[in-house]
Amino acid sequence: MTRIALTREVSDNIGRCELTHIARQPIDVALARAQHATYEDALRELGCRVERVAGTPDSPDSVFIEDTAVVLPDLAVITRPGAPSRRAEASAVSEALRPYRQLQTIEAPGTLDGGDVLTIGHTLFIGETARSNLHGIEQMKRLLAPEGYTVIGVPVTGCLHLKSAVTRISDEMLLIQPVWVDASAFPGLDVLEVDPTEPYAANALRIGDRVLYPTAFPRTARRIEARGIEVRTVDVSQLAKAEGAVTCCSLVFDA
Ligand code: CIR
Repeated sequence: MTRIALTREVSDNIGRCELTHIARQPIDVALARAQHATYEDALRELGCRVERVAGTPDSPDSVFIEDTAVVLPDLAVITRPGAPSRRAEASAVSEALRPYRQLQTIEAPGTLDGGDVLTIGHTLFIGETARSNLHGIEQMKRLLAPEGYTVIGVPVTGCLHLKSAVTRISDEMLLIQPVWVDASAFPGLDVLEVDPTEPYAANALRIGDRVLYPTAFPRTARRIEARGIEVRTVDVSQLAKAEGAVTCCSLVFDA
């Protein structure tokens, strides 16, 4: 078995990215590229084979490849991103996934961003956000019910995606920002709250038994380590200025 991480290069135009909840600041593209390369090295260190999909200059947000697909063990769903400026990103990702999975697609008027999808076993929790609408969530239900998956919509407020507010850091534990999502949506799982001084700290990328995590949130990192989980940190300061974090820069799956 090979663990693949699909990534996508940083666009020259990342400075023109979509922004919803944060103010625009200049992005150093060369530094963003260097940080992205370090992120890819960390993925390799955590056991992934990195396959980088070429970017396109007219897609400023294409590095955030997570939003364009939901990859499950037996199939992948190519999304229709909620931001119209991001819709063109999906076709190259669809080609990159074709060798590995049967593909399904979200169709208009549905919209869905992969950043809104938290998969726990055969349950997909999907954020009800400005990016993922009820049509998109209904289509996921219809596409995935025959494969044995349950899809549950989750209200989210104050942040971009469900996974801005909650991610999984071990088999039994979620890392959560309780201001943006209610932990009662995830019964049966333990919950670790972010440090209140680090509101953006809930996005961690679990790979095997370890988590890849931004250097920007040392207090929450210590909370995670205190639960016995190994944390591998990466500096993603320039990608954070584009409202991205660690899950959004890859699609990790087994092949
Ligand atoms: C956007 O607004 O679409 C991008 N600037 C950031 C996307 C981040 N994606 C993610 O967290 N899954």
